[in-house]
Amino acid sequence: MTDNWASGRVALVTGATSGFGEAMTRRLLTAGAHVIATGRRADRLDALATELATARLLTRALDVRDQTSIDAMLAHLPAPFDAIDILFNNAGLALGLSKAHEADLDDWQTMIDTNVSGLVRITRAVLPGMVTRNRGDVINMSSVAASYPYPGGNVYGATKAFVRQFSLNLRSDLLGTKIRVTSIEPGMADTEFSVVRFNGDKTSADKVYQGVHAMSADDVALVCEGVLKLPAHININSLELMPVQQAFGPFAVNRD
Ligand code: NDP
Ligand code: 8X3
Repeated sequence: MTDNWASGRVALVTGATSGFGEAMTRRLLTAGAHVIATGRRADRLDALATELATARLLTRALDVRDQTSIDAMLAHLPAPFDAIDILFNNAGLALGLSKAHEADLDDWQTMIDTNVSGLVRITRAVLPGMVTRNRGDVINMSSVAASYPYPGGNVYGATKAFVRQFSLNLRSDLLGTKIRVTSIEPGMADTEFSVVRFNGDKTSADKVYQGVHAMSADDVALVCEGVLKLPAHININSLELMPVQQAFGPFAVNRD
């Protein structure tokens, strides 16, 4: 039997062309939601629309770094897509693993513009409607990198720490409304994440997941769906998840 828990709900998914966003789009549609699936790659969105062939899916090419495009997209949504009540704030990326003194400043700026500014822009644009309707769920995609530093994680981890703290602060501002906010903090998940991080080098990306039963995009979407399906009076503030084959190391010590 299909669990139609999201029937009558409208979701905006950023980064729906791949990984978690695409998996979440599929889960939301299966659960009966209307979904606005966004991302920069219009060909991927077209392929998704053709494959899923449902009037409950609307696709829009969108770069979350572009405020004008965000405003234009939101201003021209047809009903019922214009009453967004699930925001899956997921678009993001890591670029490189260089040490801070060797990293590419443009890569740093792109991560900040996407993971921080993009997420903030979308949130600021969508929240007023949620507050007016006194209804909504915001799922912000953070990372274990928000809490655990690692070599080369420098700006990427810092952007995800921002996402986590921003999420918790949203909870403070939204107290008194029925809007829920969750920071999702996954570890290793086998998506296009590492291909992007290594600038298209699939061999290096594959090595990250070699010999590890990493999480899949759908594993993470399953957890996010579980958060959304909880009774309306429960808010998961932050949720960290990892594959069983990933854990923590000791502090690094540089000995003389
Ligand atoms: P993918 O690379 O598979 O997906 C990333 C998505 O983000 C793509 O759909 C991409 O779409 C979109 N995106 C990137 N830049 C922009 C932009 N400027 N505007 C709009 N969309 C953009 O990776 P994941 O699914 O793994 O990553 C999703 C999120 O999860 C990211 O925020 C990532 O940091 C985070 N995360 C990933 C983990 C992992 O191990 N995989 C673990 C923890 C967190 P397009 O290129 O078409 O624009
Ligand atoms: C992605 C997980 O550990 O590569 O956010 O930073 S990690």
